[in-house]
Amino acid sequence: MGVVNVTPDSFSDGGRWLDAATAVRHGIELATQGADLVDVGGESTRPGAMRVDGAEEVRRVIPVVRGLVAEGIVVSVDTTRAATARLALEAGAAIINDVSGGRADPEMLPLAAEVGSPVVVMHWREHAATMQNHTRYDDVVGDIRRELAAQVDAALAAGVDPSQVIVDPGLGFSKTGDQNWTVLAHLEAFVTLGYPLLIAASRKRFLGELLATADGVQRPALQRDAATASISTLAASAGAWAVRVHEVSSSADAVRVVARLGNLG
Ligand code: PMM
Repeated sequence: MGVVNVTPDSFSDGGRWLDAATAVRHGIELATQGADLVDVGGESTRPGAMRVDGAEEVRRVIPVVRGLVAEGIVVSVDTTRAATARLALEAGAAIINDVSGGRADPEMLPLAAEVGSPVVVMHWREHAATMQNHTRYDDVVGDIRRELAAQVDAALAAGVDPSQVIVDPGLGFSKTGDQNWTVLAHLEAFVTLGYPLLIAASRKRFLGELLATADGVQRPALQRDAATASISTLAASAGAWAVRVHEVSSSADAVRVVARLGNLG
């Protein structure tokens, strides 16, 4: 899954694809590099980010969805708003990627049930502005797994067909760097939920921290792609369904390496 963030402030590629035509060209490039799916979002979820208003989100996202769909590209819409998701689906998007897993907008899960589209249910506690105040876990993996399972149960209760659920532990969302690593060390706990697993580590801050200089200067976001591809290898090996990345070629190669090894058995 390649990512097109139509936002001025996403930490990883914000501001680069704000104009719709540029964003569409970038999405086509990601598909050419091997993305099976292109994720289009108009609201940054960077820690501390303020919310974008719904009309502005629609203005950013819908022309890009339409442009990519016209090119035959499978599009997911990255939004926590049901109204935006509905318009994106009408414009041809195939998948709802809701980082709140239905918790931010009570209309989202009923919409997913109504249209029958796949929906990414991500582990989520709070909006970006305050999410890093909510990183307390008694047992990181167990608590996230349980809370995510409860979000899936809510989706099923709203009428979403189990075959349409994709789960995501939400790296960086109400999680510290160490907690992200703990999640990555235990991906089997999320695979065994029994739904396709999406992992989105790409260019996130915990990689910048890992790769920091000796005096503590974080590696810039655009120089975190080799580490991202390493995580794509780990995720694919653990049985993940997809990885959400900003630089597609290296992760597409990583996935092919794992698939080739998987064919030996
Ligand atoms: N992370 C971001 C945005 N959307 N969607 C899913 N399903 N999972 C994630 O972890 C996720 C997401 C934030 O990253 P970005 O601003 O660098 O794209």
